[in-house]
Amino acid sequence: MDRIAEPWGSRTPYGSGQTWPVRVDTYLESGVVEEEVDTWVQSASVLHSNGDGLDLAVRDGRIVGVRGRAVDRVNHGRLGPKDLFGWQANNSADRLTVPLIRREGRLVETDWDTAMEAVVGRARELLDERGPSSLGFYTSGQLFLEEYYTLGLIGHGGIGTNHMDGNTRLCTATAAAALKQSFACDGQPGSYTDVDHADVIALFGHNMAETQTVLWARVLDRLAGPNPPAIVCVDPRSTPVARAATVHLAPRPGTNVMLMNGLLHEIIGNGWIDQDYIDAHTVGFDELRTALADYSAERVARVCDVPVEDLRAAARLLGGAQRLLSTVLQGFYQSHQATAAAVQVNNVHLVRGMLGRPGCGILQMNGQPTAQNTRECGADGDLPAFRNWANDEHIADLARVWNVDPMRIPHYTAPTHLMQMMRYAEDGSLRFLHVSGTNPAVSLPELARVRDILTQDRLFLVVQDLFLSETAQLADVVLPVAAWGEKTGTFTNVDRTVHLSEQAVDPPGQARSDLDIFIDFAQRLGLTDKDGAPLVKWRTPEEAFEAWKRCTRGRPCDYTGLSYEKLRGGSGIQWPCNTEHPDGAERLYTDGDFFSAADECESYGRDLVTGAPLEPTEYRAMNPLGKAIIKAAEYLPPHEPISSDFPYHLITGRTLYHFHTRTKTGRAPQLQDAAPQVWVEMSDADARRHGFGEGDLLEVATARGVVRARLRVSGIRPGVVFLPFHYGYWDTPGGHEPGDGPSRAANELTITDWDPASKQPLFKAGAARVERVAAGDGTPAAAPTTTGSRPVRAGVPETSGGAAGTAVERMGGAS
Ligand SMILES: Nc1nc2c(c(=O)[nH]1)N[C@H]1C(S)=C(S)[C@@H](COP(=O)(O)OP(=O)(O)OC[C@H]3O[C@@H](n4cnc5c(=O)[nH]c(N)nc54)[C@H](O)[C@@H]3O)O[C@H]1N2
Ligand SMILES: Nc1nc2c(c(=O)[nH]1)N[C@H]1C(S)=C(S)[C@@H](COP(=O)(O)OP(=O)(O)OC[C@H]3O[C@@H](n4cnc5c(=O)[nH]c(N)nc54)[C@H](O)[C@@H]3O)O[C@H]1N2
Ligand SMILES: [Mo]
Repeated sequence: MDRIAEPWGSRTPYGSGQTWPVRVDTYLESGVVEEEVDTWVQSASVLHSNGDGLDLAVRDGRIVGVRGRAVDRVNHGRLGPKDLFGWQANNSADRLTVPLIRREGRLVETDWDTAMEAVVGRARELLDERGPSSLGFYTSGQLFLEEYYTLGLIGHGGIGTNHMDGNTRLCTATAAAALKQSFACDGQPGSYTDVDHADVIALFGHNMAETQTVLWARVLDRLAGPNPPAIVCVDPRSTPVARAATVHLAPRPGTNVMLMNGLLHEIIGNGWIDQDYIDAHTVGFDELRTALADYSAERVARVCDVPVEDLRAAARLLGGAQRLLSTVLQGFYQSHQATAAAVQVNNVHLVRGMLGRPGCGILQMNGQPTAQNTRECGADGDLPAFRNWANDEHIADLARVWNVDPMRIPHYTAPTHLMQMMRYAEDGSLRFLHVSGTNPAVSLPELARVRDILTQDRLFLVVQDLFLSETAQLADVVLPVAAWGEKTGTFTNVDRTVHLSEQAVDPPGQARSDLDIFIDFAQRLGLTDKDGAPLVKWRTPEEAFEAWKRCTRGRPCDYTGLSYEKLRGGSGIQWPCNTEHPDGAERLYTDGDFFSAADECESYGRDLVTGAPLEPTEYRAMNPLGKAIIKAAEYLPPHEPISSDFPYHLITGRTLYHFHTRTKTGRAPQLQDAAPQVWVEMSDADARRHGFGEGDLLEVATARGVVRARLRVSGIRPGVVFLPFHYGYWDTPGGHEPGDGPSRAANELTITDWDPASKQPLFKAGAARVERVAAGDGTPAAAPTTTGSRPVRAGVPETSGGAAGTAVERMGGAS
C-alpha cells in the first residue's frame, strides 16, 4: 500500500470492548527483503508521542528498515508514515560526525577534548565569577529518560542552577500544568485502550489524525466497526478529525475557555452530572456552578461564533456519554488561556464521574516521544519523580537520594521557564546556554529576537545535535550526537507506557550519546556529592535506569518494578510498576484516590489568571482531604485582537508528513516530497473576497515580521489563516542568511507571550495581514491533499508516494 497516499493504512474494524486486531506494517529500503535482514532490534517510534512499538532492521551494520511489533499494546503492529520513512535521516550523509568550535567567527572541526574543555572552561569561569544562575540548560522531549535524569542531576544537584527547561515548555507544559491543577500531580489518568471502550471520543484542539496517526487508525477502526463511538472535534480547521466528527465546532481562535464554559453550563444545567462522584472525590464544584452562571449557550455561541445548535449537540454528546474519552492538545495548549481551558476538560470528566474506568480517560496529550520523561526526570525544571519544589520534605528526600546538601538544590522559587531564560540571556545575566535536542532558532516565537539573543558575543552557546541545524550554526561549540537507534535508553509515551529502545548500530564518526556527553561534562567539571564522590554514579544507560528507579520509589511514577530485562521481548509496560502493580497499571485514579494530599502532591497549583503559585496553607485549606480539584476559569479575550490593520487570526501547526523543524523528515525523501515547501491556508470565502487563487504567492505579516508562502485554499474557518511551522528560514541547510530575503518560518510572525500558569508560548494566537505578492501560474501550493490542508478547489493532484512510498501490511495474528 502507498502509505503516503493512505497514511492510516487499511481498516481492521472492531466493536466496543473488543480487542483491536493486529496489522503488522513493514518498510525496508529498496532492494532489501526481510530474509536478508541480519537482526531486528527492539525500539519504539520517536517522531511523535504515541510510542508505537517497532523493530529496526539491521543489515551490514546499517539500519535498513522498520517493522511494527505485533505484541505491542500501543500499536498492535501498525506504523505511521513518519515511523515508516523517518529513520532514513539516521543514514543521511550530512550527519555531524566531529565536534565543531567557533574560531574567528567560523565553526571549524576540532577534537572532543578541545571541544569539551572549551565548554567546561567557560562553565567554570562563569561559576566562579557570576555563580550558578549565569548557566542555563535547554533540552528536549527527544532524548531518553536516562539522559534527562542525568542532566537534571547535573543542573539541580551539581551546578545548582534553577535555569533548566525543555522544549516541552513549547509542547506539553500545559498538559502537566492542567494535570497538576486538577489532580495535584502530573501523569495521565487514561489509557489508549479507552479508545476500545469509549462511546464518545472528544478531541479538543487536537488533530490526532495527523499527529498520532496510529492512535487515529485505532479510532478509525472503531468507527468502521459495530456500535461506533460519536466523535466531537473542536478545531477551527477542517482536519481529518473534523471531517470524521459527529459534531465539529470550529470556534474563533482564542475562545476555548468560553466554549468549554458553555459546554459545562449545558452539562451541569441539564443535570448530566454524577453528584455522588462529585461529593465523594472532588472539591470546588459549587464555585464552578456559580462561575458558569454567565455562560449561556447563546452568549457562548456568539463569542465563539459557532452555531448554538451545534454547541448544544456537543454538550448532549459529552453529557450523555456512558464512557467518555477526551484528548487535548496544542489548539488548547498554545493559546493565551491554555491551562484554564485544559482544566475545563478535566472538569467535564470530574462532574460526570468519568475517570478510572474502561473508556473513561483523559489524555492531556504529549507531543514528543519522550516529553513525559523530561517532566518526570526534572529536566524541565520540575524536580524528579514529581517531587514538589515548594515542599521542604520533598527536597530533603531528593537530597538523600542524590547524597547532596538540600541547600544545593534550588527551590527558593519556581523553576525558571524557557521564555524567562531567554529574557535573562537578553539581559546578560545568563551567559552560558547549553541546548540539547531542540532547534530554538526555528521553533521559538519571534525569531528575529531569538536570533539576536543567540548570536550575542557574551552568550556562550553549546548545541548538541545530529545535524548542523539553524541553531547549531549560531553556536560556539557544536557536539555531534548519536541518534535513536545508535544508543540505548527507555522512554514513556502519553499513556505511561515505558519502552526500551536498544542500540542497533554504531553512531557515525565520533558522534557520542547525549548520556556520555553529560557524564563527561560532569566529570570534567568535577561535580561531586557531599562526600566528595562523583555526583553522577553511573556510566551506562542501564545503570542510569537503576538509579532512576531508586529515585521513583514510593512516588506516583514508580518505576521500581521495571528493568531492561522486563522490557525486552514483549510489549511496553505502563507505570506505576512496583510490587503493588507488578505488570504496570492501566489507569490511574481507579478508586477515586488521588496523589493530592498536601504532603504528597507535586504542586499546590497556581492562580489561572496571574499564574501565582498557591501557598501550602492555601492549598491545605482548599483541599484538606486530598481530593480532585475542580477549578473554574473566567474567559478572557486574546491578548492581541484582530484589527483593521491585521484582520486575520493567525494560527500555526503541523502537517502529517513533517516533524517539527524537519531535521529528520526533511531528509526522508518520501516525507519531504509529500510536503516540500511552506504554504498558507485560507478559506474559500476569504480567497474569493480578495480575488486570490490557489498557488498565488502571498505575504503574511504580523507586528513581528513577514513570511512568504503560496496559497492553499482549504476548509479552514473564514477569518483565520494557517501556516505550518516546519520550514526554517533556510530553503536548504546552509542556504541564505536570515534577513537576506523573505522568510518562510512561521515563527517570524509569532508573539513573545505565554500562558500565565503553564508558561507555554502562544503559537496559535496573533493578528495578521495578508497580501498578494504575485499571482500563481496555475501550479497549486505544495500542501498535502490528504490532511487538514485538503484543497477545496478542483485541479490539485492527490498526494501520493508511488513505489517509494509503498509499505507492506500484514493483517491478523495474535496480539
Ligand atoms: N505529523 C506530525 N506529528 C506530530 C508532530 C509533528 O511535528 N508532525 N509533533 C508532535 C508534537 S511535539 C506535538 S506537540 C503534537 C501536536 O499535535 P496537535 O496539537 O494535534 O497539532 P497542531 O497542528 O499543533 O495543532 C492542533 C490543532 O489546533 C488547532 N487550533 C489552532 N488554534 C486553535 C484554537 O484557538 N482552538 C482550538 N480548539 N484549536 C485550535 C489547529 O487548527 C490544529 O489543527 O504532534 C506530535 N506529532
Ligand atoms: N509556530 C509554532 N512553533 C512551534 C509549534 C507550533 O505549533 N507552532 N510547536 C512547538 C512544539 S509543540 C514543539 S515540541 C517544538 C519543537 O521544536 P524543536 O524542538 O526545536 O524541533 P525539532 O525539529 O524536533 O528539534 C529537535 C532537534 O534535536 C535534534 N535531535 C534529534 N534527536 C536527538 C538526540 O537524540 N540528541 C540530540 N542532542 N539531538 C537530537 C534534531 O536534529 C533537531 O535539531 O516547536 C514548538 N514551536
Ligand atoms: Mo510538541
